[in-house]
Amino acid sequence: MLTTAILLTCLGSAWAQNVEVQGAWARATVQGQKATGAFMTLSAKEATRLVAVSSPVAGVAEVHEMAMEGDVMRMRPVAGLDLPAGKAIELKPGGYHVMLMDLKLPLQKDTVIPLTLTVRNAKGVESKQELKVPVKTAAPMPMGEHMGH
Ligand SMILES: [Cu+2]
Repeated sequence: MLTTAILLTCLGSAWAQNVEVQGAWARATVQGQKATGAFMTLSAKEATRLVAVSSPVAGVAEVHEMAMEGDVMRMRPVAGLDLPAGKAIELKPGGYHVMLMDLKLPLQKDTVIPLTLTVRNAKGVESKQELKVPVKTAAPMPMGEHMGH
């Protein structure tokens, strides 16, 4: 029985790594600001669905999308975000994003916040993935190093 338990634990942690997270960042806030966005690129090896997000720094965390309502761009919560196998899904300003609301403290540049992704695989099994997300004032620019020339 013990062997079985260990095996299950190992499978569980292997699954947690199934979604690769790249370039995660959260936007720094100014004094009094109660909401901000977090952005990243998610790639799943197998079809997976992002079903929830949470962070201890935010009272409420949701996955949002930007959509046109008439001629106004608005954001709204989505129930989940499908991560098709092998396809990178980008969460970025102006598109899908993680919305952190009811912030318990200002997010200061160059700090790191914990963020938990809850994902569900094709079999309906949920797992959590813990991230450490750097706080920045703007998206990390891969081209930035050329600015010194
Ligand atoms: Cu939003």
